[in-house]
Amino acid sequence: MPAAARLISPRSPTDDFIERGYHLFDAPVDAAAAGRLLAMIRATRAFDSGLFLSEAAFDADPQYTGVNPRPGRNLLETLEDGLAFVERDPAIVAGLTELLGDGYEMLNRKVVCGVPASAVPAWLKARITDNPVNNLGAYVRPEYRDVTYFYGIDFHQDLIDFKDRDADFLTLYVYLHPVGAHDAPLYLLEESHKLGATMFPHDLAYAEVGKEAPRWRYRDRIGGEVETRQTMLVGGTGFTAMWHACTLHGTQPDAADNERLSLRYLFAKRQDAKGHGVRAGLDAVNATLRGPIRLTATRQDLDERGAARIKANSVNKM
Ligand SMILES: O=C(O)CCC(=O)C(=O)O
Ligand SMILES: [Fe+2]
Repeated sequence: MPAAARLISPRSPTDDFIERGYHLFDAPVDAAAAGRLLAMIRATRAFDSGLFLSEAAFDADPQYTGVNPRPGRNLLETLEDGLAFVERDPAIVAGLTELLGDGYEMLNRKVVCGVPASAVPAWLKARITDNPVNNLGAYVRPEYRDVTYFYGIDFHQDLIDFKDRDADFLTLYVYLHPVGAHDAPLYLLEESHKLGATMFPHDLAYAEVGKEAPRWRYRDRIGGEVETRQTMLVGGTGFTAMWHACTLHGTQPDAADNERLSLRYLFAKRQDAKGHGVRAGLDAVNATLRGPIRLTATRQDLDERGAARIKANSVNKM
């Protein structure tokens, strides 16, 4: 296709997934509806140090697993009526249908909070600095574990939570307020999906190249290598992106004074009666990958309790 034609024709989600590993929606979802949902979320709690257990309470009985939202403890269950602006947005439905086929399935949905540095108690900061995955659920009071709280997360594939499952799903992410460079924006590594599924933490080396976007050399540890371009997802209220389950992405700790609140969905292809997924755009994407689309083990950063046993973090080093 001539270059000029490419520029004016909208990019199809399937082409975007094949070429780059993600797709940005041209227009935000209904910003007024996003703002109403945000107000309802903020009304449920203060996103400050009151979210957290005391150090003594945490140490009395550390719980590292089962600390994320789950059925029966998920803030979006109570706010379901306010989610049609995403779930029934025509462009989103069309994009999901193209990649996942008719009757695609919602695997889960939740509110994700990027916790600002000012809200993290000093004792906790000292413990978690440079951990690769700072999901703070373990340290949050049980009644607030209906939201996922991050203080930065190193580059990962969302397949990380799904050992023994094909990358037959994608992540859809919606910003509920404007997110700029200082609001813990997501960083995506373009074309990183091309190596398929690899084990976390990933083999990444930062390669700064002049004034261009930062680049990373990414290796799959079995001989494959890609040079990936880092892209920062900044946007206004209702900005929406989706990415492949093998696309590397991460965030730095939120340096701003305010929390960053977003919606995170996982959508999968529907299985037919025989347990096979229906054929859709994602199959065309997966056929282009140079590596596996499933792993029997997705991470090696945790000990048997689920606590971090590796202290190292790429995304914080740039
Ligand atoms: O929102 C964030 O800070 C990270 C979200 C993310 O990558 C995830 O939930 O998988
Ligand atoms: Fe993720």
